[in-house]
Amino acid sequence: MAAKVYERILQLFEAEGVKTLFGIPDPNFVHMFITAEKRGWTVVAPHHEAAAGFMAEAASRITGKPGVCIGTLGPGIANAAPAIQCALVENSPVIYLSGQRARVTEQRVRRGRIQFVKQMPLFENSVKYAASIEYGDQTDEIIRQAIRTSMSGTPGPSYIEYPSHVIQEELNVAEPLPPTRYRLVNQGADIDKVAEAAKLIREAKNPILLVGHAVHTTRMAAAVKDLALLMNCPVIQTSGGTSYIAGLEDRTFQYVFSNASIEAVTESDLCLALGTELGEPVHYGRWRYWMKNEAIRKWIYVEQDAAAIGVNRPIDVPLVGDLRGVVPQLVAALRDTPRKPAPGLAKFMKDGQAELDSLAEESLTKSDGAGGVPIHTSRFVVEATKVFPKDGIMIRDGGATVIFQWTYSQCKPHDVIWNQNFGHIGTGLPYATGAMIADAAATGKKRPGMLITSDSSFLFHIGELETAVRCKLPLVCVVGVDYQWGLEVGVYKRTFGQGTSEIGTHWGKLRFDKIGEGFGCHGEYVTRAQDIGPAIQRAYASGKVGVVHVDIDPKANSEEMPKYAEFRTWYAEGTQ
Ligand SMILES: Cc1ncc(C[n+]2csc(CCOP(=O)(O)OP(=O)(O)O)c2C)c(N)n1
Repeated sequence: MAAKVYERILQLFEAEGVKTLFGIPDPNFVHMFITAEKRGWTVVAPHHEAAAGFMAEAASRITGKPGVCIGTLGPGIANAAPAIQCALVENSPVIYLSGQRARVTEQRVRRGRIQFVKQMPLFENSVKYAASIEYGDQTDEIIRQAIRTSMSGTPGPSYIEYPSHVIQEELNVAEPLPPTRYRLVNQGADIDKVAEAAKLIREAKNPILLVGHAVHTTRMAAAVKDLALLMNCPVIQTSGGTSYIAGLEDRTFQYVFSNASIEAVTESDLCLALGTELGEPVHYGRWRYWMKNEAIRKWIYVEQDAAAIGVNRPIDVPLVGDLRGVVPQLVAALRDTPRKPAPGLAKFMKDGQAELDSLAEESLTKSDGAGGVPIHTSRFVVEATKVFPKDGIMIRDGGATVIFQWTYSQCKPHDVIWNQNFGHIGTGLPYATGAMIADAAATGKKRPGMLITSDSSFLFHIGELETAVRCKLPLVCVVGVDYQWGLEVGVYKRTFGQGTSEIGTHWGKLRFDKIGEGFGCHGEYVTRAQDIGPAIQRAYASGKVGVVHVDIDPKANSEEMPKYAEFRTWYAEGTQ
């Protein structure tokens, strides 16, 4: 069949189940956008290319498929740079397509070319694969190589340049190959190793399951639930918390931020780690809380990237493969020998709930906004998370308020989207819109989203409120407002003591609810803790995107971050 290059690119992504595209069009892309629209794609233009990249990244996380982002030649793709870096560090398979001037222009010896920079050198070190479609008939092999590379090993971004001289080329092509015919899909682990792992699991006294964010980005939560029930043990989330697996909420504990997690880790004699890099936020699985029992603890590690085995800590049984392949293998191997509940499991579950309840209670003793002291951040988090909607998507952004959430959050969402590894603040609103748009496109129904964000972070991409409004997303943005880069104010105070200059951390007063109303959102302005929940509920009921401005206490937000010293152990330079 005949297809123009831009149409062929769409067909190749469709073969992977991708039908959502983010970017701002220009002459290199208008044909592609119109064709995508005709083919039933969800095509979303944001207000900044970095936001387009973050949206595509969130789309990949929530669908388990590659994300697709386009950036126009020159400044457009240059603007996407932070999102490309995020995809690399967050291990997200996002394919960036960029336009470029025709090669005849690029290769000329000239000065003063419009919208031109050599792009390949800017990006090739920030992606897993970078290539240019120089000839139309290379379209298939280059797009497939990008998807193959982005989805294999440690997932990550690819960059594909698409110079204007090839865009209109007409190709004679066959039906696109299904993924199984051109890349390894759902790769399982060596069957002997699976048997060895099953034996260790059966023999362990105190096993734990350590789940990282890839459990969710591969959309394998349901299978991991089966595995966890067969193992009948505590489930530990990598630090800062990932999404909760439906049906396992009561037996899941955040590493470090829940006391039950510390006890379960310390006492464990076997750790099955899934979908985690075993990075700094879990102390590489080998120091701090892991030190006790290190000598007797066995490690089974499910990891797609063979070169990752043994890097951060020794492993007893490596299971090299895709979670989509390996988890069902483990379930099959253990199906006939389910374990009895691990010792302590019932106690951990009881303690976990009691801890959450007591944190909620403790927050009641903190400022509720009366008497001239704005609402304490712990109270802000408790009240907002208590009304998190059932089956909602949670998106996090900010500094200190995120750290408060690790301890005080009262909800257990099945999808949590945030930038954990790279720690790039400002991603929240684009992540929220991208995840919600892609989820709705994939499932045909809109789930509510709640973005809990700090103010400075919210300002990065506040223009994307318009995108959320345009796409009619049931999103409520709950903004903790202290008019400062709170976490950095805390750094000043810790470094120099009270009363020193805090230069560069304070900014002027504004009203996010009013800004939201200007974008067509439902705005709420809240100064008292008891009004937070009702304001959020009114925002959802309004049928509009909601922006809830909550005044929080700048002093508490910068000085009282819970378990801040624990958080700093992630950065204990040179000691690990
Ligand atoms: C892109 C980016 N720039 C800077 C930082 C460093 N940083 C981490 S937290 C933070 C302060 C965030 O302020 P705000 O969003 O208001 O949250 P708060 O700490 O006040 O809750 C900064 C500047 C970062 N992580 N990412």
